[in-house]
Amino acid sequence: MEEKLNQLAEYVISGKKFETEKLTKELIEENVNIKEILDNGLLKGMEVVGLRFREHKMFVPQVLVSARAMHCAMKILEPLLIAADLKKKGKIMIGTVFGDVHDIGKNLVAIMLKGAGYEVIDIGIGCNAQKFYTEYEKHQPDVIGMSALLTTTMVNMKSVIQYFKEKNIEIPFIVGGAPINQKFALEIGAAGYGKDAYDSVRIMDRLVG
Ligand code: B1M
Repeated sequence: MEEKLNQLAEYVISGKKFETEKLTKELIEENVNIKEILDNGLLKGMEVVGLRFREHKMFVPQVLVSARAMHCAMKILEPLLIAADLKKKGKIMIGTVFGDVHDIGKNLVAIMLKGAGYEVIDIGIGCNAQKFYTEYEKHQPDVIGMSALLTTTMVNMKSVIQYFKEKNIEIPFIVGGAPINQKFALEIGAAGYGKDAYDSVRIMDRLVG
């Protein structure tokens, strides 16, 4: 069985959608524990994808192909996971800040976090403080993630954190994006700075995992 789970991880890494689907179904039919399929097959594969992407051994298009393979297998697993009542590790709500339309990095972060077993609420691009707050009220996440790619929009992260502070809401924020660094994250009161998508998983694990 270990061999088949390793094979499943390999299929995710190489983005082989049909093979991933077929092997997932096969493992279910063989009564392999769903959590085993998830943790030691699919998620293990996505973790490698995250690491390789960080080390520039994999690039955006390849990550998206891996994510598609993972997504197809998750569609098969999802009803079984709900039936088994397997809890997600935690919930993060993520959005690109006001004035900014860049979402490729944010989407990758969302993919990696989902791949690591977190529930991700993606609220899209151009989100101001009010939007973050309204969605927070609706979804009650454990953590809020913000992405910014422009030096002119990174300042909007501060306004969002300030808005939540004024409302006396204690929630950790993770920030990331090309112009962001650790120093800036600390200055605006964020709980973590994600250098890349893999880093965001590491920070989530630290905050709620
Ligand atoms: Co724009 N753009 N862009 N752009 N764009 C940049 C960012 C720029 C650096 C290009 C340049 O001039 N060299 C520059 C910003 C300069 C600056 O502010 N210092 C720039 C500019 C100026 C602009 C416009 C103003 C151009 C114009 O209209 N005159 C305009 C702004 C529009 C707006 O937002 N209001 C604009 C528009 C666009 C497009 C629409 C054409 C397109 C975006 C499409 C889309 O996202 N759907 C675009 C693109 C594609 C880029 C570049 C080429 C690529 C960005 C990208 O997707 N990178 C970019 C130049 C560059 O970076 N080489 C550029 C890949 C992505 C995987 O990386 O987003 O950094 P990144 O995400 C990483 C990490 O940062 C981190 O993890 C990700 C994965 O490792 N991360 C997080 C990101 N968010 C995180 C959140 C986390 C944790 C980690 O926790 C929550």
